[in-house]
Parts: sequence; C-alpha cells; structure tokens
Amino acid sequence: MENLFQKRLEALEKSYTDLITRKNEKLPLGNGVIERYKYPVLTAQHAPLLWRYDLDYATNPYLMERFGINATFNAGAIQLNGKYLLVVRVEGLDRKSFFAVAESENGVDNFRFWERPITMPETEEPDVNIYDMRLTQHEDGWIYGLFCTERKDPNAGPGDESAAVAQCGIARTYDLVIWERLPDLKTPSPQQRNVVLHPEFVAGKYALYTRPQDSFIEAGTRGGIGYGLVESMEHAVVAEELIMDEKHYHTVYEVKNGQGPAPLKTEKGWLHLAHGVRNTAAGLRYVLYLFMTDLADITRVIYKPAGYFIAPEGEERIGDVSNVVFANGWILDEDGTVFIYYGSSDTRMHVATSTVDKLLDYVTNTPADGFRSAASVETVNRIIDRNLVVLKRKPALVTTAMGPS
Ligand code: M1P
Repeated sequence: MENLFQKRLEALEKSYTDLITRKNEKLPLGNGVIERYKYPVLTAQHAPLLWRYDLDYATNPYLMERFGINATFNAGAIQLNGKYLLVVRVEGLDRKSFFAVAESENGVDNFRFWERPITMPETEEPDVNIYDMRLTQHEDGWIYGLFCTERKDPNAGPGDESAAVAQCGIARTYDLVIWERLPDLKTPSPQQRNVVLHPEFVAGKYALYTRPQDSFIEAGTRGGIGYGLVESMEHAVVAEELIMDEKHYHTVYEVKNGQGPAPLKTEKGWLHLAHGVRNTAAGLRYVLYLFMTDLADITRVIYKPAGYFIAPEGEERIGDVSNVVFANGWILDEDGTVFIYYGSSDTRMHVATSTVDKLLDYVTNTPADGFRSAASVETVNRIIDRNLVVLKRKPALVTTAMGPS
C-alpha cells in the first residue's frame, strides 16, 4: 500500500512539474493587434500539490485531494523586481475565492504559485468572498489592491440564500506579502464592483474608476464606468460619481461594463482596457474592449474603437460561466511590450501580447461604433474604396473579392 502511495506521489509530481515547466507558444498570424498563446498561463492544476494533498501516508494513505481547486482566473498583474506577478483569483471546490501570487520570469509561461496564498486582513465586517483584484502602483509609494468583497444581503427575504451585496475592499502593500486592510470604499451606489485606482493624483486627490450597480448582478438603472475622487484611501468616500463610459443600446456593452486594470499612460492619452457585457439567448457574453482618455481631463473619452478587442475563442468559450473573457491585469514592459492577462469563462488564465505602439494604432485608427448597420456598411465601403486605389497602384496584389464593383 505504501508503495502505491509513493508511486502515485511520484506520478503527481511529474505531471505537476511537466505542467509548470511547459513552454508556451505564440499562435501564428493573429489579427495584427495582439498575439494569443497556445496554452493558458494558469489553470486549477497549477495550484501546488502542497495546497491540495495531505502528503503524509499515515493520514492520507490513498493520497486523496483534501482541498480541491476549481479555478484560477481574473488576476491582477504587476512587475516587481523584474518578475511578472499575478494576484490570482483562486476558487476552491467550496466556491470561495481567495488571492494567491503566481510568478513568472518571462510573463508568458512557467508561472508558479508562491508557497502560501495571501492572508488578507479583514475589516470589522468579515468578507464572505473576495475576488478580482486590481493592482495599482500609486505615485504615493504604495501598491494598492482593490477587489470585490461580497457578503450576504442583510435584506434578503426568507429562504433567499443567493442575494448578496458587492462592495470594494481596499488593501495596500509594498511586496504582495504583507497587506494592510483599509476600510471598504463608500459611494452613493448601493453596490460596487470593478473599482480601480488611477495611478496618479488628480488635483491632489486619489481618483477611482467605479461601476455603480443597483443589485448584485444587474447594473440596472446605474452601470457604466464611473469616476470619483477621494481625499484619502484610509477612509475612502466618493461623494459624487460621474459616468465617463456609458452602457449603450445594441453594443457589446449594452448590459454592463467595467474598468479592467489601471489605465496605462501613453503619449497620446490614458489607455484603458475594460469588459463589456451583452445579452444573448444563451446568456450573458463578456468581451474586452479598449478606449483612451485625455491626459489633461482623465474623464474625457477621446478614442473608442467599435466592438470588442478580445472575445472568447476555442476552449476559452467554455467553463463555469461560459462565453466570458475578463481582464483585470496587464503589464507594460520597459521595451514597450504589453502583457494582457485575461481569464476565460471564470475558469483559467491566459496571456496575449502586444506593444504600446500597436495598441495606440488600434485605438486611434479603428473606426468608432456607428450604432447602426448602415453606418457599419459605410465604414466597410470607405475601407474598400481606399483599398481599390491601393490595388490599382499595385495590380500584382491578389484579392479574393469577386462580383460587381
Ligand atoms: O461571471 C462573469 C464575471 O461576472 C462579474 O463581473 P461583472 O461585475 O462585470 O458582472 C464578476 O464576478 C467577474 O469576476 C466574473 O468574471
């Protein structure tokens, strides 16, 4: 029996080592904006054996999993001391999420979890579930982690065990190891998710992107990416919330949207990654989109390409909550490479790479949404007209278009 235990342990260790040392591969061709990768960067199987198994033969002779992991997704991201670090939403079989740091040397593969998950201090009102951390290296010197803290709705009717209240939890750290918990954010909205701290002071205050919502799932009469200022992160109170990027009928963000990670500062403006949600007969569909705001007035949207930037593809479409991509972390390298980390279907984590130059080109040159089919046809025709001129200059170019012009 002990022999079987040993054999099983060796097989588990081999399979785990193979997984966390596997090289990732860029997928060919792509759309010219981003490069996708063959393998997810993190899955439930990346959770260390140390967390999942009692490794003592005396107490676990069958070498059973004692603490199963269901999913690893929606990670915040930061570069520290040259390492690519993800603060991952790890969800156990018990549905509770917690945070754990995974580290890679190159940002695209070989992510390994640190030995222990983060022990997040609590406020006087304990969290039931915490998830989706956005990391901001603020100019005040702290790294802030803003996340969703979920608790049972105290006004839930008898027998209602699913009504919940989502609020923004706030913590700060210098090293992702020791965290100081600060009071939860207060805003005029009954619920909040997807709250993100802007990295610079604005008029001497901390600036926050918010996502007001009427209830736990529904943005309802509220929604949109909001914005507000707070005097201090130690008692963060947004008195006034302005909506800077609204929901809009018949778009990929008609039902709700939310800021992704903290925006990146570029020469042309602040580059934002966000998620948009639309309704379908098969349920909600979550995609990612980009937009840019003005450097001087950070609430003014100056560019917003139509439609999505990343949507679920292949296996990304399937998971616990299918047809979802969600991003709350990206890293800008010194050489201009951008690592975009996104979760798929509330199950696993992926990376896509691009560069600041390409993202600026995409965001400033992709046509904006015309909000009607006729406007889309006008846009395609403008592109075709220009291409026909190009083709006349270079008749050797082959196209697949046929039929009357
Ligand atoms: O299940 C899809 C996503 O739903 C929520 O996002 P939002 O608040 O925009 O609806 C979050 O729970 C997120 O973690 C999840 O991926």
